[in-house]
Amino acid sequence: MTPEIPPLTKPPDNGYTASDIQVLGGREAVRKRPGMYIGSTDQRGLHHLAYEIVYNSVDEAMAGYCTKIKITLLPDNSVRVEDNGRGIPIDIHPTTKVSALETVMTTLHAGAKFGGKTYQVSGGLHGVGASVVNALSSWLTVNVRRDGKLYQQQYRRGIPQGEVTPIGQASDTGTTITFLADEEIFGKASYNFNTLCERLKEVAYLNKGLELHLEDEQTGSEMTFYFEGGITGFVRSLNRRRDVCHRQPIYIHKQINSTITEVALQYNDGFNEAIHSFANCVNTTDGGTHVTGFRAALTRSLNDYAHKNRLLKEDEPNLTGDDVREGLIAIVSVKLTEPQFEGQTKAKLGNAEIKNIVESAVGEGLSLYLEEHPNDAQSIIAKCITASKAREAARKARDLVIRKNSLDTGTLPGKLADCSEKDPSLCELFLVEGDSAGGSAKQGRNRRFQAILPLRGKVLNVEKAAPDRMLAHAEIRAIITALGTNIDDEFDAQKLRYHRIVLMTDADVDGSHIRTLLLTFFFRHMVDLINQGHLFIAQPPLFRVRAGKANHWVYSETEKEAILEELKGARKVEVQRYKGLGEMSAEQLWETTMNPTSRSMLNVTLEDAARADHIFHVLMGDEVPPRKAFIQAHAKSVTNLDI
Ligand code: 0RA
Repeated sequence: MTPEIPPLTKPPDNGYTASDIQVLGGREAVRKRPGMYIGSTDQRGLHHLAYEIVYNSVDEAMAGYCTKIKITLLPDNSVRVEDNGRGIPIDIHPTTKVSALETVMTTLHAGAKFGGKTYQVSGGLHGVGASVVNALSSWLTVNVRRDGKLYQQQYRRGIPQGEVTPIGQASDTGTTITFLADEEIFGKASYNFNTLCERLKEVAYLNKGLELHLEDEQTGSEMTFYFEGGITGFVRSLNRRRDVCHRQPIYIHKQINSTITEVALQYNDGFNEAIHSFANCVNTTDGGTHVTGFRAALTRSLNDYAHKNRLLKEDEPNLTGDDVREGLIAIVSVKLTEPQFEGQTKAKLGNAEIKNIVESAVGEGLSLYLEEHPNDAQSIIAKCITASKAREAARKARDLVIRKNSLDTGTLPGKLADCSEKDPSLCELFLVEGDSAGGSAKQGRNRRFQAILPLRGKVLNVEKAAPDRMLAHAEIRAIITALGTNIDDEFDAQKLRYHRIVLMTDADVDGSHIRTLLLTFFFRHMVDLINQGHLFIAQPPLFRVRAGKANHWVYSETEKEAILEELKGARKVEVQRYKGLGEMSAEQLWETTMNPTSRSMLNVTLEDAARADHIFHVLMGDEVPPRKAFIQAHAKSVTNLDI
């Protein structure tokens, strides 16, 4: 039960000051629309409250005064956050007559300044501050250890229950905030130990030397996060299962005015790039100006070094951004005074000035590192040159494929069973998994407007290959020439020979694997085809239910249940499960899956394809950790893998 809230009492001679009005206004606004301040009022919102309090202590650590933060989940669902910083100041502001502590705890955005002193280097990490947590807590207690004394102030739903009071002695300094999220707002939501761990670990990586300790008193679980190496350790951990091109991650740290840039990077022998970026410890998953600056500096510094040391000849082309990011793992972390987060999810850093700051910090730091570590520099440049050559070779091979099989010469793939209709808007191309299903489709189709291209499934498995290698596969090349459009920058929708391209694969794991791969191919190399709605997925039935002479084609388990219910009492009902397209006769395939008047097909959206690309990347790419995480996260809903 939430405790009763006593009425706000004030000494009669004190009256309401301007700051009181602001306090009340802020508190009510926050309680009325909590989502506006903390995103949501479920478990995520609850976690947000805890993070917000932790971030205040992290700020104190960033200012250089705090080395330990202890977070405790208490049995009554309250949370205690304890740090060994300087302690929030408790002195009274001369005009408002309110203590600094109370101001911080009750005024929206009170973080930055109090009484002309700057109290926070970062201007707050998430920016909403402790007052929001206070307003959304049924009770909150602050203990401050400062000047040899222990001070305390208590609040209910953000309203002070008295002044800051000395209640004892203290032998060190620091702040302890304990709060209980208001059940009126958060219902019965409770904290998740592992989720909190993940975030605290990230914060520990981003603040080297800071110890974060989490304890759950209900279960006895405890975790301590402390990384002497900071983001260097982060990069090492991300690369821990890989072969790396240089033993030490490169580390760069520069402060320019009040902005701190910190970068750690290390190349592995894979093909993927992973740049994780943060601004004031907030994960900017959509990048932003700091990432733009980093990329620019990386490309420029590596090219400069390569030319200067004759690793690249004068007549050789510069390494491209793609070349220098292949196999790169990097953490880009900036700490700045007034971060502006942009975009729908506020996950992109917008501060324009940060691009140049990061670019010059990284440019300088990286060039110096390369000069001082010529062996590392050579390995890295060699890796980039290999990437560049592979890309060039792929481009040439692509051009050759296109030229050799160009439509001008009329050479279509041998396995294509084309249709007789010449108007593309009336034509359909079925990409069919397996030669046997391809055979049925050729027999069953309407050859006037339906073309069939059988694909050998296993051949398509380009696991662990660079994306461009996909184009070396005969099956993929056959698709490109059959469609006639060419790919990438050369893609020309005008040349499309079929306006409906239908992926027809089995309803099993291999089928969904091949479908994922084809979607990935279209997404990466012919995305306009998807945008213009030309790509479809055939929907073969999963079952045939036969009752007497009537056939029912059934496309899902629920549909099957419904039909069996309907047919109850019929003399003889027979259910047959189709595992593969090859099990259907040509007539059945036509009737159930290809006949435009009776079939159903899914039109592929950009989102579907992007999801497939992501799944492809995670499941078949060469990055082990995300694959593991993905499989674990989806272990209970593996059907999600079927797109
Ligand atoms: C402003 C000034 C000073 C400390 C803090 C803020 C501070 C805030 C929080 C919030 C959680 N833990 C904190 N620890 C410190 C100190 C100013 C001084 O001593 O001169």
